[in-house]
Amino acid sequence: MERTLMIIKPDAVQNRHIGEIVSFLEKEDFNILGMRMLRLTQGQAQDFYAIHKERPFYKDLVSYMTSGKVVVIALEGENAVARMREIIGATNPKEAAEGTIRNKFAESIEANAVHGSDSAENGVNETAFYFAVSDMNALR
Ligand code: FUP
Repeated sequence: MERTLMIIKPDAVQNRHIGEIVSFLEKEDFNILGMRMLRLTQGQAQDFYAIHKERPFYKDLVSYMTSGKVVVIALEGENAVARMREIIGATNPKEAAEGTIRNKFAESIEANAVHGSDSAENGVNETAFYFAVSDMNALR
């Protein structure tokens, strides 16, 4: 069993794709442990993407991620991290496989519709960034 975090990013919320994206998750049989809408503060976005602090796109990424509402979703399932990465597709929508979320909905490499945790360890840490572990455990 693994946990993974999805963030439906500002472009996808703005373009009214929340329902279709959640539908991908339900079809794939993930267990949804938490889901809420929020607008990230500058500090939250900086902390969440701290790993990219030195990258040239960091400043723009933080400003994009705080530009509108997002939906954060905590999920659990067998092999959840890899399964989620598969349905999301490559970071750059031009390289995202046919039928993936980013292929269908992403606008650009920055406004790429969704985030998905990239390791089991990050899945645990990133879900705990937005949801109380006790709440998630109660919904298993
Ligand atoms: P991913 O795990 O697929 O979300 O991709 P990364 O962790 O490599 O990148 C995190 C986010 O940084 C991407 F979703 C979008 C942004 N990014 C850019 O804006 N430009 C780049 O060249 C690479 C990433």
